[in-house]
Amino acid sequence: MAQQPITLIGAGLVGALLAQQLAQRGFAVEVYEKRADPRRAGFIGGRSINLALAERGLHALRKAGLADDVMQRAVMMRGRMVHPREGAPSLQRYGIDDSEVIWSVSRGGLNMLLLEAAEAAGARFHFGQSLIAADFDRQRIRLSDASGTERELPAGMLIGADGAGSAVRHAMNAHTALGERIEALGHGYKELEIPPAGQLSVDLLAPAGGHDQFALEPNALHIWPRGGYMCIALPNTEGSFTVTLFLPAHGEAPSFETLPDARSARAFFSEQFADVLPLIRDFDEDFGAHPVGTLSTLYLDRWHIDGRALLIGDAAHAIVPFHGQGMNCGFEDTVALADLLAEAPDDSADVFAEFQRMRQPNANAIAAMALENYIEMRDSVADPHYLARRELGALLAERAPTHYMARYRLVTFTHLPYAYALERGRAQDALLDSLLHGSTRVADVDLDAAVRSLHSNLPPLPRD
Ligand code: FAD
Ligand code: E0Q
Repeated sequence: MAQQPITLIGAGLVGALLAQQLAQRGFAVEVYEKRADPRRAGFIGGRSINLALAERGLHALRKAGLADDVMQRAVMMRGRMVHPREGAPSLQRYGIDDSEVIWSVSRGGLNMLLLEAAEAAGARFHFGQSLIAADFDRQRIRLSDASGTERELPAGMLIGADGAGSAVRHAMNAHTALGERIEALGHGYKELEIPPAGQLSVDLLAPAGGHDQFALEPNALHIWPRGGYMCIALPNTEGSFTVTLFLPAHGEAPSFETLPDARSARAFFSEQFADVLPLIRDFDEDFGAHPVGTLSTLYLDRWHIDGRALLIGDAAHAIVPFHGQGMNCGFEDTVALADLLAEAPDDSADVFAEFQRMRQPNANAIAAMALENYIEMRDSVADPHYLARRELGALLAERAPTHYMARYRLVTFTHLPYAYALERGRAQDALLDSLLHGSTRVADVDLDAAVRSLHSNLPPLPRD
C-alpha cells in the first residue's frame, strides 16, 4: 500500500490499539502523544489504576492477536460483591456461570503492552508531543513539545484518539461545527489504594480459609452502594485493590466540596464505609494527593470532516464509567475503522462517514445505559423490586435461553450491537414488570405461563 501516512493523535488505550491494527494492515502510522513514554517514565506516579475488560474489548484484542498476553495479567471478576451498610456482603453473579466473567486489568500495563505491539507492527510513536492546533484547509497540524517548542507538520489524514478533552475535536469544531454537547454528571471520583493484605496489620487479614494475599475477595468487583453515592474496588494482580469513590461534586454533604481535606474525608468514610477505611493504608496521603476526576457524557452530531479528520474512542463519545464499557466500546471502534479503511484505503471520506453511521447509534446506546447503571448501582442493587426482577430474569434465562438474556449480559458478554441491547432490554423489562405487576414475590409467578408469554411477545434473540 502506498497511501499517505495516517497521523494519529493520542497513544492512550484506543490510540495505541488503533495504531497496531492499522500498522498490521499495512498503513504507515505516525502517532503523537502528549505525555512521556510510559515505558520509560512509569505510569502516573506508579499509581495502579485498573479497569474492567469485557467480551467486546477482549474480542478486539483477540483479532489483534493480543488477547493471550493481556489475559495473563488479568484478574477474573465473577460478579459484583455488594457490601450493604449493615450485614454481610453478597455476590451478584454477572453471568450464568464462569464462562461469563469480566476481567480487571491495569490501565498502565495494558497501555504499555499495546504500545509495544503497535511498535512491533510498524507504527511510529512520538512522545511528549502535544497537538495544539490543526489547519484543515492546508492539512497541517501544530505540535508543542514539553519545553514549549512548536513545530508544524503535514497531516493528510488526521485521527483524533486524544480522549474526552480532545484537542483534535476542538480544532475540528472551530473549522466545521460538530454539534458538540457535553453533559456533566455533576459527580466526581477519587481513586484510593488498598495494598496487598500482607502489608496490612494481622487482625485485618481475611478469615482462615480466605485468600490471605487479598484484603477482600479477589475475584469480584466490590460495590458499597449508599444511595446518592458509592465506592467500588477492583482487584489488581499483586493482591492490591483500587478503590474509587463516586460522589456529587458540589452541594450539601456529602459532596467533594464538603470534604476539603483528608480529616473530613476520614470522618465521612468511618461513618459510611467503615469496613473499607481500615484497608486503605495511606488514606490521608491518597485523599490529599489524588485529584478529583470529573465525569461527563459527550454527544456530537458529526465525528469527521469529510475524509480529512475523524474522532474515535472517548474523543468522539466519552461516557460515564458505570457500565465499565468506555474502553470496550473504543476497542470495538478500532476494529470497525481498521477493517473499513483496509477495504477502501483511498476513500477516507466514505470510510469516515460509514464509520460514524455504524458506530454512533451504538455509542449513544451505551452512553444511555452507562448513565442508567449509575442509578442502578448506587441505589437499586439493594432494592427489593430490582432484586425480584433480576431473580425472575435469571429463571427465564434458564428456562427460555433463546428468548431471554439480561441486558447486562447482552452488553457485557455478546457482540450484538449496543443499540440492540438497549432496545431488547426495554422490551424484556416491560415483560418482567407485567409478570410481577409491582410484587416482589417471584415465587408467585407462574413460570410456564411466563415462558409462553415471553415466546409469544418477543422474537428470539439473534445469533451472535
Ligand atoms: P484516553 O485513554 O483518555 O487517551 C487519550 C490519550 O491522548 C492520552 O494518552 C492523552 O495523554 C493523549 N492526549 C490528550 N490530549 C492530547 C494532545 N493535545 N496531543 C497529544 N496527545 C494528547 N472503561 C472500561 O471499558 N472499563 C472500565 O472499567 C472503565 N472504568 C473507568 C473508570 C473511570 C473512573 C473512568 C474515568 C473511565 C473508565 N473507563 C472504563 C473508560 C475508559 O477509561 C475510556 O473509555 C478509555 O480510556 C478511552 O480511551 P481513549 O484512548 O479514547 O482515551
Ligand atoms: C461492571 C464492570 C467503574 C465501573 C466499572 C465497571 C462497573 C461499574 C459498576 C463501575 C458495572 C456493574 N460494572 O457492576 O454492573 O460490570 O465495570 Cl462503577
